[in-house]
Amino acid sequence: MPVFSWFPFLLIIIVKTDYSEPILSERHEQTCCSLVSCGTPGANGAPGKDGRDGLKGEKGEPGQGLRGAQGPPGKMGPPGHPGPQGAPGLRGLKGDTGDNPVSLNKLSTLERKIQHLETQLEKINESFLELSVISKKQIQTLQAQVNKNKNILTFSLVKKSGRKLFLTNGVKATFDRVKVLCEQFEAAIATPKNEEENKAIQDLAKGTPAFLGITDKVKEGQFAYMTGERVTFTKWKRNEPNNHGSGEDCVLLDHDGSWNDIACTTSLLVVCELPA
Ligand code: MFU
Ligand code: CA
Repeated sequence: MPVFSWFPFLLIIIVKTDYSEPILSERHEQTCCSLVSCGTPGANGAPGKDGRDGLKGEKGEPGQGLRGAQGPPGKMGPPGHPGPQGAPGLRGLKGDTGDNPVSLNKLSTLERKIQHLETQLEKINESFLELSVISKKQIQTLQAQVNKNKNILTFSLVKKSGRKLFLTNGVKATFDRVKVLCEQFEAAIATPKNEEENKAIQDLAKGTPAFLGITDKVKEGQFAYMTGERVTFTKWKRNEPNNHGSGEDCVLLDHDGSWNDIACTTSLLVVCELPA
């Protein structure tokens, strides 16, 4: 029998099955249309709940905003591999000789040398001490001699006034000769700068007229000290200085302490002065 001849039967079976289902459930009839009769479609239901998160997306492109400040340096990395071996160093100095009879001999030689040097040093020290004692003694002797000489001079030919010592040898000489005699022992010609000093020279001279260290050789009438400085103290006799005769450029201190200008070629008592 051909398949087509069976078709009416099959159709009946399908239709009967479809009719039987609404009888089983009234609720099913309301929501669903059957193949036979179909109403207008119902409104869409409410949206379902959110689904689960999707897979992580790929890394995005770098942003274009301002770059932040540089962060702190990261932790130190692990140490690197050791480098290749360096070139060999320079040869060291020769070491000490080891313990043997030769070095012991050398040691004893050195010890002997040191002992010899120590002995010599001791002798030098002794000599030095002796020398110090001698020079000290010599200084004391010289000092004693100086003091004695000072006393002798003060007793006879020296007159002390203030800060000055006036000395005479009791000899008469021209002005130039007196200058030389005084300079021989680093002294100057007696130059009174006040009454006290003038009196000291007067006393020392004991009435013998003496030369003073004052002249008007540079400029006539302007009496000055040997240093060139103008006189600050004078004790001229009445009517002096008068530059008498062929000229008088030197100064005489008379027995009474008064001054008179006199020829430098005249011979008068030598009186010198020294700082006391
Ligand atoms: C005075 C003095 C001279 C000189 C003469 C003999 O002159 O001023 O210095 O001593 O006597 C008149
Ligand atoms: Ca005169």
